[in-house]
Amino acid sequence: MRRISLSRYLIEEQRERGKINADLRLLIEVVARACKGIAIAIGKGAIAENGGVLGEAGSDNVQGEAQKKLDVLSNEILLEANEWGGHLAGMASEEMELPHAIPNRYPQGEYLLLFDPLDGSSNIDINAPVGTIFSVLRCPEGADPSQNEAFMQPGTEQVAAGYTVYGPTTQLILTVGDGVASFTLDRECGSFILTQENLQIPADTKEFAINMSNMRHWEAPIKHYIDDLLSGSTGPRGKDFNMRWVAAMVADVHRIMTRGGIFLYPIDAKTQSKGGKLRLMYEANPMAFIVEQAGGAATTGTQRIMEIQPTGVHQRVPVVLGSRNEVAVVASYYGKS
Ligand code: AFP
Repeated sequence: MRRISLSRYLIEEQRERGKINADLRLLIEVVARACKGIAIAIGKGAIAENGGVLGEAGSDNVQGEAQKKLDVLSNEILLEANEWGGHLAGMASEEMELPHAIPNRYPQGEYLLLFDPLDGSSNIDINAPVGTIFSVLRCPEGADPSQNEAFMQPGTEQVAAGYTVYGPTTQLILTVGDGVASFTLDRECGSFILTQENLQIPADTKEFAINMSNMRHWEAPIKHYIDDLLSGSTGPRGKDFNMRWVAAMVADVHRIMTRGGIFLYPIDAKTQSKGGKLRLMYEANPMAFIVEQAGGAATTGTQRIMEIQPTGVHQRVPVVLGSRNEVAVVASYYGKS
């Protein structure tokens, strides 16, 4: 079997398909290298130096959530790896209140990198899947990358997006706007190897993912939709649905990328004042880009996620994404098809 490494795939995207330039290629390679570092740190768990990487960091992030040691470490790994290559103007992360402009001692590049360094951190201590999500934008001409304004671009402006899922294998899923490719980390040679190209999400599904414990807080359209799914083959949908919830968006989306499904984190009475639970810029937008590139759809229920004009780097949004016909069904419960 011909083994195509991530580096070779990216060179071909640059040379043969003209989809990326050398700087974007370097950026993606550096992010992938950082993800390898994160995978190694996760793999060490309680036997890592200095007391292990499990447990609380003893600090809160900008959203007031307790940070795990691995949240902080993964953030540092991504920052350090991407600072000096000359491909970036700035970075924004779930774990940092303000954007991080590339220090003056390094060359400035044309791109902005946004990331959730460790998604699903409540899974760390139970040895369940976690992930890294990233999104790449261009830094607008003359914009100051230390300020939020430089990052305030809708998801349609993304030039690349991806996630790494740290599960039984470590997989990197990537789009540069030319379909979606999947790479598996070969732990022996330390390279990401292309294992699937042109991923496609089946248009229909019988599987949904939602945190059912929030049911009493949901808005009416979501409550009606889930009620109809639960009534199974004798209900209005005329089929039985299965449910899965990993509590790490990366893992739930990865299942959908693999066999279809629908993922919902709707706005509810608990998250109303914040605008939802999931973050637009480094969770919803990159996942929406990947899902759309695989033939799926992503909406808030009433608006295509990638068309939202952001107002803040840490802005939250309701998220409904996955198999496109099922996403359309949810939208119809909101009165929009
Ligand atoms: P973190 O990014 O703080 O680890 O949160 C994970 C997450 O935002 C997303 O990955 C999950 O889908 C969701 O939270 C799980 O939320 P519940 O706590 O409602 O299960």
